[in-house]
Amino acid sequence: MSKKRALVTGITGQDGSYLAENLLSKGYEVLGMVRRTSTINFDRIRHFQNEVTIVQGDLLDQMSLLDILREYRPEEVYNLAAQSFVPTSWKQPVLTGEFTALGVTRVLEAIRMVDAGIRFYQASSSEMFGRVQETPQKETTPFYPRSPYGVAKVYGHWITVNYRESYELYACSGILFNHESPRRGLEFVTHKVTYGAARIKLGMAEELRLGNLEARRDWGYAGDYVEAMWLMLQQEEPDDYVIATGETHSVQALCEAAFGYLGLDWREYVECDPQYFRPAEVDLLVGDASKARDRLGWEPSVRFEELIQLMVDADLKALQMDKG
Ligand code: NAP
Ligand code: G4F
Repeated sequence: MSKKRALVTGITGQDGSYLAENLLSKGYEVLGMVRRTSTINFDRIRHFQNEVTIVQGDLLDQMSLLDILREYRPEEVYNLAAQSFVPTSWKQPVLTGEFTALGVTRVLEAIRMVDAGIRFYQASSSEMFGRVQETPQKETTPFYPRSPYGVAKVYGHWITVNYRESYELYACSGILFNHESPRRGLEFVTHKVTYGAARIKLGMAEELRLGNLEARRDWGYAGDYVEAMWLMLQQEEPDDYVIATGETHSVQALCEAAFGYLGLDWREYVECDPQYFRPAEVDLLVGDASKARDRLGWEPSVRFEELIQLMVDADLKALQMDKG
């Protein structure tokens, strides 16, 4: 039997790298879409780069998406590419809209034109809940986005639903709460804290400057969350699912966990810096993933403390290797 073929946009990102590994382990042929950059940024995929087919394309370029689908004919498309950093979305709101909102329509249009039988996954976000209208948040909770990024993701979510209803595409929107790993970008708060604490422990830094310590998030492990993406595309009917741990912790609790694991008192090192506060904040996120548990059989395997510890351990190891 021939292998199933999947296209992953955003393969060079955190989730793209875990999803590609996951699909390879299931016997898929994986196509990874990358955009042209002057320096190759394959750090997260180097260890399996030879097992995937790299294809050039950009969410800004409709023809490139059409060409990829026409040439490779994947059965599944996972659209993970986006401008994904919330603060940047205030600095570059139009570009964020182009990538994160309209980019979704471009992928859907390419699917509709080349092969309406392709199954589609859209990387939607708990940022869409923003100023939350109920707690915990689930699939039916109304959206109230609080950043240009959140607004763009609401568009991506509804255009996915709309193409499902208009053209009967098998299109799913995964509403994923924050998920982290040692491959998380260093600008996101979990990795900023674990890396910063590890540097302080090794005598490479003296302080860590952060923004709002009171914000609360539902943080899970990226490796668990990519399995949920795949499960969504294996059902009889397409649908939308919240993916979350159901636990919420503050940024301060994150500091306590990371510094505490290293035997340090976070209060001696963390400084609040106004530059990291946002024009509008999402104060509290906590998800109810019971639909995913009941219909997909999905459950998170890594909890908050363990997640932070595995990130601290990975940072310590990498920094010690750099030191030589
Ligand atoms: P990430 O690490 O920032 O990766 C984003 C990926 O998108 C990178 O591979 C990037 O390529 C690519 N990309 C950006 N603009 C592109 C364009 N115009 N054309 C083609 N590729 C482009 O993000 P992530 O954490 O893996 O998240 C994956 C997806 O899930 C994103 O859509 C994000 O918004 C969404 N999401 C993430 C979370 C989370 O907690 N991680 C939660 C909910 C939803 P380069 O390497 O070239 O920059
Ligand atoms: O780690 P963050 O930057 O993640 P945020 O904004 O929640 O967005 C992430 O999760 C979304 C899912 O809900 C994704 F859709 C999105 O793509 C991204 O992956 O910030 C988390 C919280 C915020 O409340 C922020 O104000 O941490 C607070 N924070 C406090 N100090 C900080 C800092 N965030 C960052 N990045 N840097 C700080 O120094």
